[in-house]
Amino acid sequence: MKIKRYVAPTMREVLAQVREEQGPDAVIISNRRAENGGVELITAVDYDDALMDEALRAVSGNDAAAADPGAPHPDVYERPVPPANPYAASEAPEPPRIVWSQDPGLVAMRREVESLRELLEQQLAALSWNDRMRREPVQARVLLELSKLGIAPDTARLLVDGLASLAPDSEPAKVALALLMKHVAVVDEADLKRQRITAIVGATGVGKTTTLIKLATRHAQKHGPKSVGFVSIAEDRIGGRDELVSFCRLIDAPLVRADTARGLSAALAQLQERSLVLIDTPGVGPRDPKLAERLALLQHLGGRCQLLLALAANADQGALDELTRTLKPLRCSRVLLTKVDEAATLGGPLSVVMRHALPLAYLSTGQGLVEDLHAAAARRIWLIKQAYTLASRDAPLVPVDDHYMAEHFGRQAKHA
Ligand SMILES: Nc1nc2c(ncn2[C@@H]2O[C@H](COP(=O)(O)OP(=O)(O)OP(=O)(O)O)[C@@H](O)[C@H]2O)c(=O)[nH]1
Ligand SMILES: [Mg+2]
Repeated sequence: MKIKRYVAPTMREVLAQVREEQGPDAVIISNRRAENGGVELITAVDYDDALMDEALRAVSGNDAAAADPGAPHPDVYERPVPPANPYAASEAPEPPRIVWSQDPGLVAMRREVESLRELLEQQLAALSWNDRMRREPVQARVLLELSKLGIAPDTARLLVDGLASLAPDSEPAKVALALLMKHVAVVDEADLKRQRITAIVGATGVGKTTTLIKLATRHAQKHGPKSVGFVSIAEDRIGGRDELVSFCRLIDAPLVRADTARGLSAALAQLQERSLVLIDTPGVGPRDPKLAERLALLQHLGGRCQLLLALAANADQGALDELTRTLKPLRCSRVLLTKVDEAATLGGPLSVVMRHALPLAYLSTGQGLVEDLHAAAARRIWLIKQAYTLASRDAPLVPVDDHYMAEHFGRQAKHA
């Protein structure tokens, strides 16, 4: 066993030194604050398993003090029992509360033990990831390929775990591409053409009204202006609605306002001669207090209407996911992906649609009325290629290195 001491200003830096010199199999034996205020690590390579187990026991929970004489012990005291309350003789006594000592030396030691535990977890995750690279090199490389595209760890794992088996000579890049081609579902173009009524729901400003105007323009060009009608259940707000009012005036299309389920049915009845009816809705936020009210009105549309969930490709993945979950009761069966032209990465939106098994219906790639709206089926390969193009930029948004892979796919992948 080879033991060495490292000192650096921060934990991250000292770890990088260890990784560089001793490789991913190095084990940290001890960690403490160095005299100059930095971090000191004692590490070993060619360790034996028993040593690792002993170290783990030393930092896990109550065994900490017992297993490691250098580790802080809890130093607790019990709160004094309060005087008995004569008016509540039958109440159960308050259980003694454990209060940790605030002695600065002990607090510092406790922090050290915590950081040691964190380090060990990182080390275990790294060991586990390295082990996976050895045992399942193709799967591990496929996970790496997907992660580089910005696919979320849970989604990447889901795709790879779904693989039946892989020949050892499979090319990871090709497998990753095949997985995306399989799981990024699209709606058949002929199906889109069959839809007479379409409503779009989604967050504020994602491009719902603009997309409806694009759909109407395209339809009117083919079938004449008398073929299109609009219903607005958007609130009376200047802005989006104003744009729709002007557009309807321009092409002489009816725009019917509906506030209630009954009003919505009446509006649809009024527009029954139109071969395309488009329903504009107000933007929603996941914590919108009026959301339930609005959802109830939309739920009334039932199966008569194609309900598109608009997701902005340039939005944060977490926000897209939260909104998708919030709008689940509406049963939107397909997605309109907007602002693809403004996305810095497509991994996020692709993860969301794959995670929720939602097929893409349309892609919006700019503000152009006709040229920037596409049936997703016709643009699927382009979209996936675009995901690769964005991911191959010089400075990726999230650097996917060994540390990232170990953290998300190692045994201790607690953030996944
Ligand atoms: N770059 C780009 N901009 C878009 C796209 N789609 C819509 N926009 C722009 O996004 C802005 C908001 O579009 P709206 O259609 O008003 O969005 P909305 O979802 O109806 O907004 P609310 O009704 O306020 O919820 C406008 O400036 C649009 O021109 C797109 O695909 N790419
Ligand atoms: Mg709008």
